[in-house]
Amino acid sequence: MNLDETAQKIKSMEIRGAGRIARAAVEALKDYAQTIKPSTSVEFYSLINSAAMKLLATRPTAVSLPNAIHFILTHLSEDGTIDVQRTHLLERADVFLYESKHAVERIGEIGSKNISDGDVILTHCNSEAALACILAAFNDGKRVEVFATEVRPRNQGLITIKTLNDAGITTNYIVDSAVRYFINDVDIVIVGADAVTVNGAVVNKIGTAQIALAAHEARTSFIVAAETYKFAPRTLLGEQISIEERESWEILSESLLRSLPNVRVRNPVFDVTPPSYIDLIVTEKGAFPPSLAYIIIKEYLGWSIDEFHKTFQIDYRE
Ligand code: RI2
Repeated sequence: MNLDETAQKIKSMEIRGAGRIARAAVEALKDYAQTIKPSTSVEFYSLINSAAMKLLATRPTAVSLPNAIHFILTHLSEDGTIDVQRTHLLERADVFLYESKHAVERIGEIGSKNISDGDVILTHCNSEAALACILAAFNDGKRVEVFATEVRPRNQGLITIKTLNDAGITTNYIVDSAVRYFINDVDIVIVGADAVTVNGAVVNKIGTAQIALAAHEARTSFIVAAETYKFAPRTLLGEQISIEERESWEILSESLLRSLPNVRVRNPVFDVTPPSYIDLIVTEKGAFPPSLAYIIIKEYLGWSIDEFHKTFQIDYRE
């Protein structure tokens, strides 16, 4: 798949899920770097930079995308031959792809330890990382039952219930608004993340924050499963995570909307769950309380404030 196709598929959500988006972008940059035939290293650098911008412009919220691009392009410079630059990029891309897949497995191993035999688990949307925890617990022989939400308007819950069904896990499929009705039947909520800010707040699929509120009121554990590259270094500088708002047709048909001239549709795709509602964030480096988000950004992503001035310059807001 070429760069434009990948960008289009991420935009249209044919490729979706924060981890998958990051890996698809890295694969696309890797292929692109092998396809282009620049005549100078300055041209190589500039073409790669533009390609990175194109990928970054697809979806604004999942921080895994800029973090992955930063990871493979960091230390790339206009100095050095084209071959040196290309080799550097390809090596970094392979490291990211390898580590990303292993991170999800490791999260499954660590997260499953928080699940007990007989637990009823609620999950929202379709998160590879959250599902890894549930599947690992089940494969360890724990009897678990899941409540999976529908996830209006794009119905990612259908992907989740297919995975759970295929694994042989008893699953209850519910509409998003039924969460509070069932929350007292649930032992533990496990969701993924599109971004984690420096104060430990979690940006995830719309509806996550109200599930966290219901869990908090019911004293139900609320766990987030997120690779370290979902943590957002730029929040250290006070940058906000921008919340994607998608088109109205995802919720209401264009003809119906046209017949309702006083109605407008709002379609934010993500919301922010405050750290006070989160018990644990399970990463591939271990399980942390949200208050340790800064440590993860600094120790594991290797970013400190000085870092922003040294690294490859990408305007993540484009
Ligand atoms: P993994 C998804 O976003 C969901 O919000 C999900 O919780 C999150 O990415 C993380 O998914 P979308 O692309 O990386 O469906 O854990 O909007 O798979």
